[in-house]
Amino acid sequence: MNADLDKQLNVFETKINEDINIEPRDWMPDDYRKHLIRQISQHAHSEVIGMQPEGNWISRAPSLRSKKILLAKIQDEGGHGLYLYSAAETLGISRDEMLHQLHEGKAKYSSIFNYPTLTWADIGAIGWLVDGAAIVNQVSLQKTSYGPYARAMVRICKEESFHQRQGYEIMTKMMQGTKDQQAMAQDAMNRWWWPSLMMFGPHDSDSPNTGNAMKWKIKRQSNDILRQKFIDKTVQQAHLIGLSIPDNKLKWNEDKKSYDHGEINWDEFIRVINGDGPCNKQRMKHHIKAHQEGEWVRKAAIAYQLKRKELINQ
Ligand code: BYC
Repeated sequence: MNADLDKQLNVFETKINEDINIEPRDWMPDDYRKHLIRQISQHAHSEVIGMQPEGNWISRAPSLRSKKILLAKIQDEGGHGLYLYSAAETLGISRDEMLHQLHEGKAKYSSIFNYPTLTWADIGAIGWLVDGAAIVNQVSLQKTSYGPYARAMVRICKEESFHQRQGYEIMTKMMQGTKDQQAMAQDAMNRWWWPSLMMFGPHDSDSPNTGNAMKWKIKRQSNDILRQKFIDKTVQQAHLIGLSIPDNKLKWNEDKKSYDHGEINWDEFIRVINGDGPCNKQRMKHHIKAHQEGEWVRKAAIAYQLKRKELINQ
């Protein structure tokens, strides 16, 4: 029995070491499975909850063009949730169970979606900064060790890069506009910058999950390394269109060839991930309501599928 387990563990570790993906039917340690279910389901919840702050502006988009683009983007986010829930299901958890964990407050979703979208410039800031941060994280996750998660990431990254450009285009246009529009863009930048940096999670030294995640190649780069990458590329994009970064400690470090920056407000981060951000209650209430009201749609879809199978088998 133990010899069998040793053999299975050995096969698993060899695959990880040789960068061969682990697939749903492969043997895997329980802790690896649990770790993936936690991360992938949280990621899926983030995609779906992330539709809410953007959805707030569909009816108020400033032109038909921007409304169409925003609608398409939000629909993409729903699709990303779908790929990710499907990837998590291959690990033996049902979608109902994942949603139950979300509604019970046992599963998290990204802290960023607990902030409100007050003006149209916030839609630009989300696309540019939030999707921009998501891309940096997700490009790295394309090489994650679990096959279905890695493949979902490849598709998601392609769409996220359009989203990032959509957001940057909004910010660029506003910075080329009137004084009021410029002020609106800068205000959105000021409010979204720090929460975007929090998306990468706590510092590596305070991140309980990073050790196993790196050992099993679930994460390929640590929270701090990815955050630094995002800062280095985004500061230049901001300066190019005349936006300033709300961090008076931000300074180019020639030796490191990257930016030094001020400290993140970790008390705020902890408050937000523990349910006390500006919009946590509103987001969850809305999700639960939509889920309950959508029950008949799920039932109808299942009934249709069963009937179709029955007719095919006749
Ligand atoms: N928000 O040990 P750590 C998107 C939690 S983009 C909330 O470092 P890990 C979208 C963490 O879960 C966003 N919770 O954890 C974009 C853990 O708590 P639990 C989605 C956070 O997993 C635009 C604890 O803090 N992207 O969807 O190694 C439009 C300790 O952290 C956060 C992803 O989810 C946070 N920011 O690293 C629409 C990417 N940070 O679980 C949609 C995939 C940390 O032990 N996820 N926590 O109770 C990851 O890469 C990693 O899970 C994280 C955290 C980098 C987020």
